Amino acid sequence: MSDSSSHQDSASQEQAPQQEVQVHYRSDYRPYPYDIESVYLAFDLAPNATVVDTTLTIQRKADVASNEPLRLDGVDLELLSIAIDGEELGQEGYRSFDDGLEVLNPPKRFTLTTKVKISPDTNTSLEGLYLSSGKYCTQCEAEGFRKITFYPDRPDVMSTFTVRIEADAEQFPHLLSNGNRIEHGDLETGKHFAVWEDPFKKPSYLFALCAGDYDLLTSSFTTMTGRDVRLEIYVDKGKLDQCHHAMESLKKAMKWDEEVFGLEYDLDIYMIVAVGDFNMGAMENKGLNIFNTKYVLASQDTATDTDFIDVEAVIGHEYFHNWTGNRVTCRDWFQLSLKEGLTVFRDQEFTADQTDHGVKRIEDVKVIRSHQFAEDAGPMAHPIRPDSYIEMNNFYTVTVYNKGAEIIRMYQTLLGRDGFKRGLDVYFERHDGQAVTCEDFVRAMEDANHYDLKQFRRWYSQAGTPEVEVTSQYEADKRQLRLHLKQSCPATPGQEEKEPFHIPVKIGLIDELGNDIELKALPVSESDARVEGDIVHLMAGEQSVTFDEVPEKHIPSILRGFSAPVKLRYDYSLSDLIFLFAHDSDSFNRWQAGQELFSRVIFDLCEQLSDGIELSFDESVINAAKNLLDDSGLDGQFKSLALTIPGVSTLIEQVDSINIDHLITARQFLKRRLAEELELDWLLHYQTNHHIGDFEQDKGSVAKRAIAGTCLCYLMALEKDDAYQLALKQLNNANNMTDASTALQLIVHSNYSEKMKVAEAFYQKWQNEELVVNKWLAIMATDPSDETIDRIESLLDHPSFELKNPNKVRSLIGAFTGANPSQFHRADGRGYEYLARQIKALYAINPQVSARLTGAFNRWRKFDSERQLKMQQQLQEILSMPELSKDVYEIASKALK
Ligand code: B3K
Ligand code: ZN
Repeated sequence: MSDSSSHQDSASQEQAPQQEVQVHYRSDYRPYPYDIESVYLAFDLAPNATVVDTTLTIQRKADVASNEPLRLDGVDLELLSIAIDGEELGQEGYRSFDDGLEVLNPPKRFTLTTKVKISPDTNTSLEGLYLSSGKYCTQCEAEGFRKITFYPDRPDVMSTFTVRIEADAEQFPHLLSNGNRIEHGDLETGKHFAVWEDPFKKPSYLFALCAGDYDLLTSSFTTMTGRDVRLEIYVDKGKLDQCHHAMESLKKAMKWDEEVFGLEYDLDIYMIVAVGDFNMGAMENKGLNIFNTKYVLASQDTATDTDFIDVEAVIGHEYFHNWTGNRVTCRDWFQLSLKEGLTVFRDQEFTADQTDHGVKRIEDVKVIRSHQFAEDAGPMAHPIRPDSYIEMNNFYTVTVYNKGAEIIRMYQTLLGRDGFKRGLDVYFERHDGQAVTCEDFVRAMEDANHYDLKQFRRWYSQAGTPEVEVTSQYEADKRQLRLHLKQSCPATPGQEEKEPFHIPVKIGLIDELGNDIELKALPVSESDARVEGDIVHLMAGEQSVTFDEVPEKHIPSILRGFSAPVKLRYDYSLSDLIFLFAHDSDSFNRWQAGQELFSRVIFDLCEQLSDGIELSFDESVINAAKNLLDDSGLDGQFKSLALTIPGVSTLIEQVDSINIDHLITARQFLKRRLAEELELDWLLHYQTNHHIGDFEQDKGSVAKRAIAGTCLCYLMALEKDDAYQLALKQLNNANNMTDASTALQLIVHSNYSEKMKVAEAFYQKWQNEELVVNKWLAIMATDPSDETIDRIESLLDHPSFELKNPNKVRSLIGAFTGANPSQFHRADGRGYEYLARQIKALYAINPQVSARLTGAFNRWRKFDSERQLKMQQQLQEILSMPELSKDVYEIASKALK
């Protein structure tokens, strides 16, 4: 790798990598000096010798010097020929580099033809063109197109693509690419071909090609202007019966985007291809989405209720990208949140409209709190618009995606739904067909609403999770409540000091009966925070706000709906929290009150463990849980969420340093006590909600399965034989995967003596259903018992496992590190060793997936000194590996920095 950047990477200095590492900076952006007017690609597909013929029509931009070389990216390509206007270029005509080539002194306007050879069969990175399970498939975002042909592989170079694909007709009956198929036919010696033309200009990252023998589900959708769009879903042979839900989801998404945002689909065909080997969830290639099978295939037998919702959400997400991402794309990869934050927000709203707004909000915030807060507080902390990267693929993060979506949600909070929609309309009017920046988006929102977003822009440039501390003062004689809000934001790598954010804090006040009190904000001083409706605009480091006509008995409900991605501190009494848990009309804050209640108990118990005293906590918490469980006005899914104790990863983010053993013991103690004290209640609610008989998938049935699962989980915590029998019965009688996998997980994670026999029987039953086997692997990997480490060791050689398959790696290794805290953080360090060994085995095969795994070490500083040392050692060993991928290098070196 060459270092063409003017900046120096200090990480690389410290860790002395074997290679020089190039750091990319946002501030280095320069427009590309040439226009690529059209692209013609001809593929002759062969496993080890695919030939790609490329013809580019190129024009130098007006203000560019005539000696400006034409720089093209290219990685792992064997150049067979290169010509300008049909004239072969000699050695003096171009220069080659490791990662591309430069054509010297090209004319002002010309065609460039290149011919390269690539090897899809040996491409295990699953980036570029690869062959897996006998089918060809591409993944180009972010920088995979350069592994297919020489090209300016950057999102601001947009062009129209025509693609010719040629392959064996019998093995690859379907030849697919973006846009419309304009020609096809048979060739000599059993081959055939197809030509595709995409009328929309697009960047190379949206290019796609698939070739294989698939089963095909077709349908159609009539758009709001009456155009018929053909819908096609391509899957592995034999899986057709598992694609109907995906097809319905696609139609719902198309309709929803028309109704909510007035956005219509633009091509005559929309194709989805499902593949088993895929680095992430799915990819929004223009007109030809490629999906991980996990987000397409779903049937009652094989998919859980959550899977069904996830399929719908990801189908929606990729579809929504057609406007937010494809029609308007990113100028450079630092702007990734422009399309991802916005599209995640859109898919969240879509799911909320299909399911339940309150439940969906809680689920989305759980991701922020457990994963994004962790990222924001760790070595990889970055603003939603990062300033630099070594490997772009490492920046497809929960910060860019999910915190990015929170920032978009705040526009809606500030501007209202109509204002937000107006802003989007202006954004599309101005930028359709362009590659733009986050700044362009902010300006569209600002101009459409005449709203000053100057300070709001800091959400794009500052990393870290702001903390908002609220204190209150009540003046009984005036019946006035004064809230004082103070914000701060911790230092993050490269950002010591932070400026105040514009934080919309949604507030409610609850009276002694649990009813909302009408808010009457009373401006007292100039510096008071502005209040609009129930939103307090915290703009300065500290600001106050006064409410009038507040009865003496009241409780503030602050940050309703999680109106900003911040950590709120307010000194609630235990009884306040219990009251909010029982009464808050804001379902998010009602859930939140319970989570805070449980967290408080757990941290108190941790202190007792440190002090070596007998464990106890205020029993009123148990009653609060019972009341919620018995509340007939509540939906089962909400109850399930509200009665689930916060996970270890969420708890870890609430304190500076932790004793992981104490934390797990304390959490288990609380769970066990809730289980014991409410045993009959869990049983009763299990019996009323667990349904045997015909399978239904309406909202009510899903909710019943959710709360029944939670009840069974508490019953299993009692470690009694009747509970084991109940779970076994549920497993054996299940006619759906939700009930089956819940029961299996509870059994495998228990101390039931026959649990491994049960696990084996489940595996035998489902061994031919890849996605179910992956669930089984994850359940095995997350068993908290001490034997798990040996089991997951041998699972590496089990027929169900395959290191080259990302879904398998995520199920076995990812689940172990992310969802088995007691075993991953084993005091003997075997959990860390296991992870490090897998990273070392994988980085050369699949750099992206191994870098993701490496992130599991990011929070090492939170742990005790022995564990810290052990994790550091593993990171150092990883860094000393020969020819370490830059993906893993970036994560590991930043973790140690
Ligand atoms: N845009 C893709 C993600 C690409 C990841 C590249 N490492 C999927 C999505 O967000 O819709
Ligand atoms: Zn996306």
